[in-house]
Amino acid sequence: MNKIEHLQKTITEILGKEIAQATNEEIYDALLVMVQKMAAEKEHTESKKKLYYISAEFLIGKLLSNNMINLDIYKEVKEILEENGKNLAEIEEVEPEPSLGNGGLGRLAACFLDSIATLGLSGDGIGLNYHLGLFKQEFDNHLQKEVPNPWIKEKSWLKKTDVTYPVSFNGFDVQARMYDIEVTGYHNQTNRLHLFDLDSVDESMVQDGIQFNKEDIMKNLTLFLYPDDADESGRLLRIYQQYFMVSSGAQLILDECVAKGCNLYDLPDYAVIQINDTHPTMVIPELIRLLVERGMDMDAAIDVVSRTCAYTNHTILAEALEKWPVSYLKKVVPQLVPIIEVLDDKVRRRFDDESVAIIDRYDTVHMAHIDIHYGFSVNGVAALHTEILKNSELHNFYQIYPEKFNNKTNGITFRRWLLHCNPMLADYIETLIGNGFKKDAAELSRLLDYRENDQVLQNLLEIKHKNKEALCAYLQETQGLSISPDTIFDIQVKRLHEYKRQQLNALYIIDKYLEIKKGNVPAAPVTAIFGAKAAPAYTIAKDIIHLILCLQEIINNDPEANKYLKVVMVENYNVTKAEKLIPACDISEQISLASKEASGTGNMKFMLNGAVTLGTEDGANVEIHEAVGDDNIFVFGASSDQVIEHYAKGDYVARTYYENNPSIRAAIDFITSDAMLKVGQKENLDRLKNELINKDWFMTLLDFDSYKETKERALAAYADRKEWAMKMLVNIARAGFFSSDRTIEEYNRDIWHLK
Ligand code: 26Q
Repeated sequence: MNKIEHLQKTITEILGKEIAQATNEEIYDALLVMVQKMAAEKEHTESKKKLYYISAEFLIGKLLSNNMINLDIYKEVKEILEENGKNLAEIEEVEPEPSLGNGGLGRLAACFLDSIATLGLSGDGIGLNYHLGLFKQEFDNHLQKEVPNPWIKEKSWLKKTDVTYPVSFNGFDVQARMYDIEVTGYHNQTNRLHLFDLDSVDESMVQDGIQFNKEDIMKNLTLFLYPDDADESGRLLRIYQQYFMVSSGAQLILDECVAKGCNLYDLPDYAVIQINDTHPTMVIPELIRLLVERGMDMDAAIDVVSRTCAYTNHTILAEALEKWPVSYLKKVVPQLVPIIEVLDDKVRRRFDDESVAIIDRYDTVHMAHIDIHYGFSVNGVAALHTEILKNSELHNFYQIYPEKFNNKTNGITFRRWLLHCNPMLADYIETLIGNGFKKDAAELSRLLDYRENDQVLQNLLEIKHKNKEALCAYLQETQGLSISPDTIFDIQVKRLHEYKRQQLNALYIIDKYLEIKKGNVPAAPVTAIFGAKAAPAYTIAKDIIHLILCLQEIINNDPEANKYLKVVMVENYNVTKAEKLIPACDISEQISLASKEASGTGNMKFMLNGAVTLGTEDGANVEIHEAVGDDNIFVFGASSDQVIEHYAKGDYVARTYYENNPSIRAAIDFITSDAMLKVGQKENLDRLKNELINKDWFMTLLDFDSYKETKERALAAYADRKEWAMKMLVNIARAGFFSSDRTIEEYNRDIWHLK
């Protein structure tokens, strides 16, 4: 029996009927069962030393197609379905997307698991099984509304295991249960994502949007992923969640090591724990506690744990660096407090410098400081970010431990972000340079041989156009929006945050709209596309969404303007939507205030799919710029050094820009114009305008002129189709460095030392 016949037989057997007779739901369930079985049969490499990637977020996205690609059955299954009158894309729609992450950090963790499995390394993920994940975003009256997102169906990728661990909180104990998701590597082994959960969690306690009783820990512990990307609120529950995750994880790690013959003093030879931002930091005191409980003395335990744990920093935003009052920890996990006090005491004995203390004078615990003192590696996620950590944010630590600091520029898995989301482009690349690039992304550079090849350039443009058509159809169907593939698709998709400056893009759109109304019509029509969730408590972020939705309403319905300009705000932006948007993009908006975006990873996904970046010299944009050269990227705005200097001097005054720059003034005034107030809410629009004039902490107006001028150049460059296609080609060809396979090889070479 050949491969196709075998697969067809398996699917039919699981279904218990002919494929042609089954519904899409039935076929999805059957494929899930088959793929799960095939994944479980794959080898799990267990080397002596194993990596544990511990993270509060794993934004894994839908798994069916990705797993089928990795198991090398995608094309065959697609063909079988087609022969039976079924369509794989429609079957994919049946799969709910697990929403176990906020954004970049969670998606990075998912890309890393794919690469770890693909490279055949021994390493598993440890996280939490949030029943409702991150909230689902709905638009209601041009405002974001949050509703629960139940993603766990009767048949899902989660496998309930018999593994349980006791976890003690102040005054009560709970039992953590482990669920597993198989993580398939590309034509290689399978690893696991371990997600801990509590049997007693009760989804029915959620009422009125995403409100629930915050006190009933037995019922609410793993209900939701904390939706605050960088903003703090609702804190005790988050500490309960974090401790639940790290205590279960630490017990699992010790069990696995002991089973392999480790005597616990040798723990660093058996395990390396990568701590993904500060959210899992309590794993350090918890491991120390468990080792002492098993008979080790405190100093030895501290030494062992310090040689096992490594920390990745993902932000320099002060408000996102976790700090917990000792009183909170006493309320939730009193057993860790004496250990944290010992850790602090040791630091204070060695360094007479309050800025590196663990517990500060206000009795607040700085989680990152635990990681840096009691981990053996500290890494940033892009070259510029690591330099800023060393030179400013963590400078005092860098002086103490220069050898701990290292950079690991982020990456993305090309399986999901090219092979899966853009099969047309992937197949075409294969006809040009063979299929080696699928395992070795650096081979993409061979595309440069075709730089002057008119036929190749033409084909790239055609593929892009087809992807734009597909996106148009999708937006028409899902949101009733009518846009044209013959316009320039200018896309900004990412979490909504002031530092990412969606408001700068919106001000540009207003400026353009006002120009059109004055009769200065643009040469080429543009569709400005946004997608973003705002943290529910982040008022200004939600006001920015309101602004964009009002602009969508006004501009798209203005017959004078909508020939030249349209605005789209995609509802509930998530991994699945990213997979549809990114292949269709012409201009990739990466416009953060320089120094604030640690890396960005969307920038890499767009580049790989042939979009040209319009961005500031921030995060990994700097490395993208170096890779593609000045001619293939549009860079603007103040440098990170200039921005850091403005903060140091406190000399940025938004109001001067508003008062002295007529374009800025007109755009900002438009926010509360009659036209806007007709469709929008006065309270939100007033607040946003006021914020931009009187505060603007992330210096939107500083870069307005430079953004406008550079964006005009980018839009004009698009007109020369051949030149533009060359830029696309260079971007794709130079994307190889941004494969997460490269990133993971570096982590392994410098930090993990597996195999
Ligand atoms: C902190 C305290 C309390 C509650 C929540 C949080 C919290 C939650 C999520 C803080 C931060 C996050 C997420 C951060 C994040 O996604 N950072 C992004 O990480 C990417 C991967 O390294 C980078 O590419 C992005 O630049 C960075 O913004």
